Amino acid sequence: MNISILGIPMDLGAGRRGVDMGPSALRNARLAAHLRDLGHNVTDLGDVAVPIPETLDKHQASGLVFLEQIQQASRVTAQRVAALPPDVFPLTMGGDHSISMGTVTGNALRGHPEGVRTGVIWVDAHTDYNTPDTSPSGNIHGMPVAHLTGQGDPVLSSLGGSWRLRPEDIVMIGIRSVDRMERDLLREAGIQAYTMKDVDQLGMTRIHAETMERLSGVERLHVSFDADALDPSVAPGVGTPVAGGLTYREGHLLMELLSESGRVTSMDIVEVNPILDTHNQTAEVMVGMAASLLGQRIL
Ligand code: B3U
Ligand code: MN
Ligand code: MN
Repeated sequence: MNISILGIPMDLGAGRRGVDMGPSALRNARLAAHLRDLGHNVTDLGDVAVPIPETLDKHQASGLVFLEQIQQASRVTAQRVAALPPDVFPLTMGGDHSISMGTVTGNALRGHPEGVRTGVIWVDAHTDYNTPDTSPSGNIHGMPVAHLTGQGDPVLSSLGGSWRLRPEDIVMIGIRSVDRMERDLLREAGIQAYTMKDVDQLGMTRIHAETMERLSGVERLHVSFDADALDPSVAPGVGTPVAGGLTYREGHLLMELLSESGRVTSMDIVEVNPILDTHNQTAEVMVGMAASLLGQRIL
């Protein structure tokens, strides 16, 4: 397979610094070399330019932290991804999870200016379904799914023109931290979210099967993997760790099952924070997750 790696070193959407170094940490963990070992043809496209927070005025007229810069970086990200040829698998690296507004939109628009029906598997401790009105933090990395479905800030919710991610085409896995108003919005939208209770009760194999069934009608399938979905003992280098996450084995099993399905067309790795990590462990674990999704097998 042809894989294009693109970094979006953005930490403007997060509450603390450091995830801007995620792409460097993942390259340092030999992401491209691992994927080449699997037989893929890998091209590293470098990074999208994102402003450095210290050079900016934090509180802008909009009231939302770094809104204008995130709008601009998301537009560029969507354009860069949308311009990739149809036979390429885009592997996009954050950065905080606000990058996925641009990556998911860009993937939906590849080769089709109107956008095609795209499913999203959101692997995360959080549902990232706040809007500017419900967010307790004001951090835009807690809002990308709401914007992709057309809510919130009008610029961020229309990055793909009239294209929208449909709520029924979203499946969330690993959830264990949801804000009060965010929960109401999720329920209203009818988004399928598997909490850690569901992971414990049903197991990853059944969750994967149900996910594939639910997303059987989509043309493209994007996996957005937030490192904080994993248990902090496995992935300590994240800005908002939440106890009780996916084990190393559950993470790999999900990636292996998705790989076997042959249906995934793009992936994000987000929220790797090297400042908070121990010896680049989290980046190495996430490279392993990407390798499992992209065909690595034990036998
Ligand atoms: N729900 C909270 C916390 C959060 C969401 N995503 C991350 N943290 N990484 C918020 O700020 O919206
Ligand atoms: Mn997230
Ligand atoms: Mn998260």
